[in-house]
Amino acid sequence: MERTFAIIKPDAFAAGHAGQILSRIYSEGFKIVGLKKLYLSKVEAEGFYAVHSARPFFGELTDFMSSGPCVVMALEAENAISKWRDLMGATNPADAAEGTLRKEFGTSIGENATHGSDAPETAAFELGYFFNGLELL
Ligand code: IDP
Repeated sequence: MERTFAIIKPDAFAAGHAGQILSRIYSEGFKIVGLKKLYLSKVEAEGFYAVHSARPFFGELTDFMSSGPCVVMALEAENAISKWRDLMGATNPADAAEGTLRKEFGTSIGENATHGSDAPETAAFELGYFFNGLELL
């Protein structure tokens, strides 16, 4: 069993898609071991995406991620990291495969509905950024 970190981003939450995304998470066989709704500050979003701080879209990304409530989750499954990234689809919803969350709920390369860790080291950092051990059940 592996754990990954996931977000229902502010665009998808504001559009009322959290329920459908949670439903897909369950139907695809993930166990939700942590979940909370947060409204990130700009500084918290910058800390989370620090690895992207040199990218040209860093300001846009952190403005977006602090623009409204989101849902952060710890998901558990066999190969959870790649399984969740497969379910999300490509970063740009226009390139995402049919049936993926970003295809269904994303509207642009920035506002793409969901986040998922891309490697075990990233998952460890991201899970620890938002959850303490007592919150993961
Ligand atoms: P990923 O989320 O699929 O792993 P990354 O390349 O790590 O994609 O980018 C992180 C996030 O930054 C994306 O999910 C998206 O919200 C945002 N992003 C990526 N590229 C762009 C861009 O060209 N313009 C605006 N936002 C972007």
